[in-house]
Amino acid sequence: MAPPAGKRVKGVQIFRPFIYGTTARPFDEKTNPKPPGVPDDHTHSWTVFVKGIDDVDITYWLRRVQFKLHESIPNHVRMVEGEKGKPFSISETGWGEFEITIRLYYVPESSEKPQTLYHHLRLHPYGRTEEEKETMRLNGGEVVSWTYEEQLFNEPYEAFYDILTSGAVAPSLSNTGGKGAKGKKDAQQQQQPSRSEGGVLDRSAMIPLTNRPGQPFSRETEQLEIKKLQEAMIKIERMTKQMTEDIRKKEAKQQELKADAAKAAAANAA
Ligand code: SLL
Repeated sequence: MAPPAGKRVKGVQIFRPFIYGTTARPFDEKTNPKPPGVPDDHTHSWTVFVKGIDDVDITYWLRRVQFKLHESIPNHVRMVEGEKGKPFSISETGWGEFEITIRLYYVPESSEKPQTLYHHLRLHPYGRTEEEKETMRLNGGEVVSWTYEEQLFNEPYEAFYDILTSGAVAPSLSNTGGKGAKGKKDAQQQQQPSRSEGGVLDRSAMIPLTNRPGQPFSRETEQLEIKKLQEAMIKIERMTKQMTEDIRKKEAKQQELKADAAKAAAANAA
């Protein structure tokens, strides 16, 4: 690892959104046939990945990712080197679920130590309710278990700070001189203009405005989530109020009964 480059930028925190998780599919003659050579007891194909939100490049801060799979899998510790604009990913086949250890190695300019994440490989539809499980089944049996995460860089070194902040150029404009832009990727992005509609800028902390197929994390999702939380809070407040009222009534009743008992005791004593 390179020695710390220069000074830290005091009082600055920079975060970058990313997604990690697994996507699994059961083998199926029509939609997901088992490739030759795959053992008989394997029931699913699956992929574990770390990638930028909206598939934006993250290799300018994340250099390599080590995936530690279950020991039953040949060569179960795998290092994946970053390739610009591509997700860090491993695809496998198997029969069982297990915990995957994901170790993030940052670019040397960051002088950051590696960090570990854990992800449970899901092969089977999951959810709290049958409805949630059914929603998973509908998508061609594909089981998606993805997590949105934000990588925080606290007081980054100056050189790294420059790397982190030298982009934020709209993909369609980036060939006009963004420092972080590379010709090949621009050409690619220009062929896919839909990527930038409500999408995120390179080397930014943005998240997309709206959901699109395969891109479930957006401001839209966030708003829905906030709404759900607000509704839950209103419900809890209502329940708390109701419960307080019930307690108050019961306490009044208790006072009444106590007074009755005292009266009865006094009458008996007389
Ligand atoms: C279970 N605790 O019992 C888990 C272990 C192991 C999964 C799951 C083997 C793949 C291969 C495979 O799927 N292992 O042989 O390449 O459910």
